[in-house]
Amino acid sequence: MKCKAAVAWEPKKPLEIEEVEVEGPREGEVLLKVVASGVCHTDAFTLSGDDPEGVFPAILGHEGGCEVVECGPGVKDLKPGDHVIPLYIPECGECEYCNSTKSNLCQSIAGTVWTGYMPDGTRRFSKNGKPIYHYMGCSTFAEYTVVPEIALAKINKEAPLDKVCLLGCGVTTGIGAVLNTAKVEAGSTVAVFGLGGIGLSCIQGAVMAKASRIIAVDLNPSKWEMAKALGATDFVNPRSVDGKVSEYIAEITNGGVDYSFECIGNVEVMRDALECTRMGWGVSTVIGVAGAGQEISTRPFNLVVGRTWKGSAFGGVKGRSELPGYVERYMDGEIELDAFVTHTMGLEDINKAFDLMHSGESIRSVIIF
Ligand code: NAD
Ligand code: AHE
Ligand code: ZN
Ligand code: ZN
Repeated sequence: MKCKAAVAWEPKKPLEIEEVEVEGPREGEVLLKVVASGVCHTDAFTLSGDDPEGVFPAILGHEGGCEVVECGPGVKDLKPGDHVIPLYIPECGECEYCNSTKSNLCQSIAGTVWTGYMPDGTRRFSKNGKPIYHYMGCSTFAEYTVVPEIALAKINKEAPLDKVCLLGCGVTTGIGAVLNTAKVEAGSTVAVFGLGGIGLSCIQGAVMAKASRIIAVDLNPSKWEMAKALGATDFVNPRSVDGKVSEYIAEITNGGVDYSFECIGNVEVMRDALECTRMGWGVSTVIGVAGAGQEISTRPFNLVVGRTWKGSAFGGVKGRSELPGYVERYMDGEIELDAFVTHTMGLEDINKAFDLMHSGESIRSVIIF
């Protein structure tokens, strides 16, 4: 079939709206109509050319709310009409990661998901015979996409897809990093660096965990309003601090926070985030994604004295078994999504979503198909 898609032909160039060819689903695959898709900073990261795994031309997008159109042979648990959220980390239920409670990083199709192919090593998108790469196994910046069943979370059909699409990445990542990866305890002090969709979701998670103090850090003061509304207690603008932000945070917390989260993708800030935690038991979780060739560093002594550096992908959430529960928690009013959707637009205006992200005006833009 033919459909419209936003194609990233090459890095650093605006996406181009094209009519592309989408092949039907093969064994174990599902054809989806994309109803809505959020735009995450990781899409911009890959488009910037800094992603060592970035391949072009590609159809980006990985925060989708979709409806099942057609199931390929061997698809077991889905049927046309079902509502699903595509997962960039699948859940096969069989690999050693799926069989462990310690990680959500199912490896069953990782070799193809992160290189732009379907699990059988082929692609479903093309334009005039030229194949187009998939992105994170999702490619939700298209009217139709094809995703393996093991990378689809079936969700409540009552849930609005133009909101719960944000659970396909940003909001789940932030909440999950706090609750699953760091396991913040009640009464803890928390610092969150970067107040985009991810950092604000860490604040939601910290409130759920009953943190006693939540310090929100961003260069953009306009982000404070929403951080405060979600439950942050303090705001720090690094530009207003004399000296190191880590020392300032350690000073106002009498020795450092119990937990910190880096939600930017800046390796210097990752260092600040580690060093602002309390010696003895401070835990800093890296969520931000940094460009090719970048590395983190700190004095080893900062770890010797009992700090821990961790990382989190998709909030440690196992998508097929746990994401439907996140959708229910949104429906029950326990998870905020509506306020995160600051802008909506049609696919033809998708480049505006990237401009709004870069200018700091949006939290999340959602593309409505
Ligand atoms: P965003 O662009 O919406 O938000 C980033 C925020 O960081 C902005 O508010 C910006 O003002 C702030 N910022 C930038 N530089 C800063 C600095 N030096 N000090 C303080 N604040 C600064 O991005 P997002 O969509 O929330 O994504 C955040 C990061 O998380 C990105 O790197 C993204 O790729 C990554 N991410 C990772 C995962 C994962 O599973 N690990 C999932 C989603 C996103
Ligand atoms: N391609 C990058 C890494 C990108 C990355 O870390 N992706 C996160 C999700 S970001 C969602 O917005 C992830 O879950 N990665 C798990 C994995 O197995 O890659 C690079 O640096 O190479
Ligand atoms: Zn994302
Ligand atoms: Zn698995």
